[in-house]
Amino acid sequence: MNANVPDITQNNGQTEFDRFQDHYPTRRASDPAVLARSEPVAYGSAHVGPLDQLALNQYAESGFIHFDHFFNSNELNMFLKELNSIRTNQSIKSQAGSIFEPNSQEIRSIFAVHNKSEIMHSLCYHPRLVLIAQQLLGSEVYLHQTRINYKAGFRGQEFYWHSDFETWHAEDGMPRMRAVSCSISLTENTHHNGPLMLIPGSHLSFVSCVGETPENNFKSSLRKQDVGVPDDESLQKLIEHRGIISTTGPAGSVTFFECNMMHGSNSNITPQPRSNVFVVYNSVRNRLVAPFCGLPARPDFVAHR
Ligand code: 6CS
Ligand code: FE
Repeated sequence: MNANVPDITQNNGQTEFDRFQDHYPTRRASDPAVLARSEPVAYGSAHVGPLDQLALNQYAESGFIHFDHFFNSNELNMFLKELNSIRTNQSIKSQAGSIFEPNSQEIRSIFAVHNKSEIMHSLCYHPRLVLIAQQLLGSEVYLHQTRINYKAGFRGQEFYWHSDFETWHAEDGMPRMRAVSCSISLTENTHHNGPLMLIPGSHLSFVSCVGETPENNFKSSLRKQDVGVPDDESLQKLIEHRGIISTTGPAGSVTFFECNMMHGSNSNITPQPRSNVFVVYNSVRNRLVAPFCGLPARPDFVAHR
């Protein structure tokens, strides 16, 4: 078969051909645009997983689900100890997946954390997390991206507003919105130490961004994102319409949020670090294709293929 002609095999209502089409163009036009989402949000049903219909409906509408006490204190202590030992490990710090703050040598993120230790592997593949992800995505799932987001006390820097899907679509070739991110708080997230902020319902609109992707963009974007950033007017409209919520909660809380959710977080000028593990589950029906920005695929540590 000609390798350039995609296989037209039915795949849950979508053809293989659909997967290669750019349903969410971004970073191409000279003006920003807001496109309506054209696929489901909650793919699974209530009788096939831990979430009831009410929770699924809430997720479909708002784009997130939050649990205050997902892990008990024994699990939590084990994961936090592990996070700190990985974060301070000199050999891990010198690897490509370790990302530093824009203006200092403080760790900002460590990617592919599920490969760094058995304990982190067990966290990312935790059966209760996986069951929820499978139910939300209505299929088997795999790990698209995992990382530690360590927001140091005093000088931990912000993450500006963005949709992860916008980047994963453009730079990794994620065809459709059928992935879910899970933010696991291993320290308390308060209103003060730079918690994850979400615009509920923003997952229903795709903000197409302006600005071409430079080669090897990830080398700078993981420290500070400049491309794939929504324009002020689209953001303002979204926030006026839908508001902002901060996902605060005790250590051990977990927030699942839809891959196209507009989100960000402020810097942390408190003495208390904010240590989160971030796990992205993608549907096996949404496997990556060639990046839609036309550049080579990013390394495996940032987007598992
Ligand atoms: O480029 C990425 O894949 C990462 N960067 C941002 C700003 N958010 C999503 C993702 O973890
Ligand atoms: Fe993000």
